[in-house]
Formats: sequence, structure tokens, C-alpha cells
Amino acid sequence: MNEPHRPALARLERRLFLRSSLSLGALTLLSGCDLTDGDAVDRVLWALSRWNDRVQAALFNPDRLAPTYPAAAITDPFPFNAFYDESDVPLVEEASYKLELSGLIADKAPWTVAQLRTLPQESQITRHICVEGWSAIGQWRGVRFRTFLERIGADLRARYVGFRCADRYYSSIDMATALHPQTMLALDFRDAPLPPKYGYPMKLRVPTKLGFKNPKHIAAIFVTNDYPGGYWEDQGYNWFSGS
Ligand SMILES: Nc1nc2c(c(=O)[nH]1)N[C@H]1C(S)=C(S)[C@@H](COP(=O)(O)O)O[C@H]1N2
Ligand SMILES: [Mo]
Repeated sequence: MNEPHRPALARLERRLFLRSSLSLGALTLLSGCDLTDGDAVDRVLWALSRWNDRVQAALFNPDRLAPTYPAAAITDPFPFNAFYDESDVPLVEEASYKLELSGLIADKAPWTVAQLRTLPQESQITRHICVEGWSAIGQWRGVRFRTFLERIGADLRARYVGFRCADRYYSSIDMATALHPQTMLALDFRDAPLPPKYGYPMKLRVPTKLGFKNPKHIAAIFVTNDYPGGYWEDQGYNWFSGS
């Protein structure tokens, strides 16, 4: 066994044993890779993580609602977070903005902010939880995502909805979460249009998932059966990250 890969292998062995009492030897047989190769170990770890996503998705209850709060509970000021500083927030112009649609969608015509505002609007006061160790209660208003997906003729039997953002961030969610009644294409924060730092012109608000699965500054939405990953997801954060 190669020395440099011992820590990864030791972790893998422990996870396998705790989860399934599988041994590394058994896994070597199952996976067909000789676990002395760093890339192979990596692939096995990623495969395990994807398996974990599938189990979590199967346990997801599409009817269970995230808790909601009274207006007095809203966190003020609400925290800003992104993979860059607040001074680098992208400034999207409403005049030139169009939401692009692609993939398994019948009507791929792009949408302006004004068009999105003609759809029925809903409001929610829910808690945003960030893996970095903070949470905050906010109020978002916008279009129920299910309503939007139905309106554009998205294939609701597809596996994933993916998002690309104006700041090169990207993420994706499973279709069951996309159709959850609290999943929203949010246009307003509190009583005003989303300010740039919270995701102007629109963010996906998903109160059943961790903060990093709430993409801001959405520029494009696509529906697909091919696993799209995400900015943090591709760096090892658990893809499902929800309840
Ligand atoms: N486009 C984009 N969306 C993003 C991020 C980002 O860096 N870019 N960061 C995510 C993370 S980790 C968090 S916690 C929330 C922060 O949202 P807030 O600034 O409204 O608090 O946005 C999420 N969506
Ligand atoms: Mo986050």
C-alpha cells in the first residue's frame, strides 16, 4: 500500500465499517479498483457520497414543511455570504437581464423580471442555515418554483434542476425538492426587490436545504437527468444537504 494514501484509506475503512461492516478488502472486490491508487480511492469516496445522496433523497418527505416565523423574528441585519467579499457582488442590470432556460423544458423562451412578477407571488419567513456555522431568519417573496416549472412546461419527472449564476456560482437540486411547496424563485427580500448582496434579480429560496443550495443571481435554469453538481458540492459538500 502506498504511504501517501494511508489517511484516505484509513478514513474510508472506518466509514465502510461503521456503515455497513464492509471491509476494504471486500470493497476492493466490489469496486474492482486496487486501493493503492489515489484516484481510485477518490472515486470510491465520491461514489459512496453519491450513494448517500440517493438514500437521503429517498427519505425526503415532500409534504413536510420547514418551520415559519413571525415578522418580529426576522434577523436584522441579515448576514451576507458568498465565495467572495461583499464589495465583489455582481451588479445585474434589469434592462439587459433575461433568465435563460434549457434542457427538458417545453417553452424555453427567456423571462424578464417584469414577466416573473406577473405570476402569483407568495411570501415566507423561514430560517436560512449556513454550513459555516450561522443561521438567520429572513423574509422572501416571489413565485412558487413549482408554479414556474409547470408554466414553462418542465419535465417534472426529470431528476434534477440546475442553476447557473451571474457570479459563476452554480448548484442543483432534486426534482422532489424543486416541487416542494416552500421552494421559491424569490424576487423580494422583506418588502423590497432583492438587493444585490442577497441575489438580485432573483435567488432560489429552499428552506428545506442548507444555505449553499440557495443560488443567488440566477442567470440560467436547466432541467436534466444528468447529475449537474454545484460549486460547493463539487468540492466535497454533500449534494443533498437537506431534510
Ligand atoms: N450566486 C451565489 N449564490 C450563493 C452563494 C454564492 O457565493 N454565489 N453562496 C451561498 C451560500 S454558502 C450562502 S450561506 C447563501 C448566503 O445568502 P445571503 O447572502 O442572502 O445570506 O448564498 C448561497 N448562494
Ligand atoms: Mo453557506
